[in-house]
Amino acid sequence: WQQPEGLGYQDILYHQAEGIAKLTINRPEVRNAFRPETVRELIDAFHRAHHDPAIGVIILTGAGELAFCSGGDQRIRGEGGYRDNSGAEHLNVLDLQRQIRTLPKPVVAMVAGYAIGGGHVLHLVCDLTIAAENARFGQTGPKVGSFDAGFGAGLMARNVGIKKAKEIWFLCRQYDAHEALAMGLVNAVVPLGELEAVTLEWCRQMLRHSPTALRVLKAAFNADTDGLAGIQELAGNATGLYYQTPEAQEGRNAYLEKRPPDFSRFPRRA
Ligand code: 1HA
Repeated sequence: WQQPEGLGYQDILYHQAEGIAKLTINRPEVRNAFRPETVRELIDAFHRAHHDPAIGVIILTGAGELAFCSGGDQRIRGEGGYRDNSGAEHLNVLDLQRQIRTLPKPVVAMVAGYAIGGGHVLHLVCDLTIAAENARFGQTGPKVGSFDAGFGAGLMARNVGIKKAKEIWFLCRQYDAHEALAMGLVNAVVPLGELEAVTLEWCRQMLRHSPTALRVLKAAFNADTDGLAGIQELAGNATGLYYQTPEAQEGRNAYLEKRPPDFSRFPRRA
């Protein structure tokens, strides 16, 4: 792995190698709980990986073997959100959830240990999840005075079914990696020692495939869940592809050349 210089992150690590970016929440002393600054750095890092043409797949993980992420840092939870250094209170992890879904590259959650609360929702919004044998999953909201009624509830129900999703949220139990696999919450369970190797193999396999196909499929899987915003994302791909055709370019050229467009040579396909 290489670490680009000058990023100045405090709470996360950014590594890259062979077309893969690896973002690591690095607060192991609190089981990788996030504070607003952590989320701000993750948003910046995802933006960087999104716009880096050398990157095709992104891994999100947590430092150490004990936790992927334990959700919002309860020590700095104020009355209206999680307090940053300036005193402002945030729920900015919701922006991060949307960003992970919208960015047009596969995001893989690599989970060792706990993925709990808002940390569980983070793996849920990733495109794929590879879990180590020691992974444990669950929500705590109703126990600690919180809930995620957005993707945390709706996307969970699409993943595991409504009965199971209600159980997860209402009872606040923890589930081991095999239970998570059985309910469709993760894609694979592997020995802890092989977690990164297997995740990288999955990433390499995606990197061999058509980036446009992966991009449009990701948008397609999100489209109905995300309503018009999801359709916008999918449709943006159609516009992007259309711009690359001589037909669309004729419209632009005619405008720039101040002449009427001539679309007559373009067929009306059946
Ligand atoms: O629901 C939302 C949101 C909803 C809408 C919009 C935005 C949202 C944003 C966030 C959230 C949430 O994430 S709410 C849920 C918050 N998270 C939790 O309720 C999980 C709390 N932690 C635990 O249940 C456990 O720590 C654990 C199952 C993850 C690990 O247990 P373990 O291995 O027994 O370790 P433990 O001893 O409990 O924790 C180690 C240290 O990490 C402890 O600190 P120490 O006593 O050593 O000083 C513990 O307090 C700290 N820690 C763990 N998780 C958190 C934490 N400190 C702050 N915040 C945490 N989340």
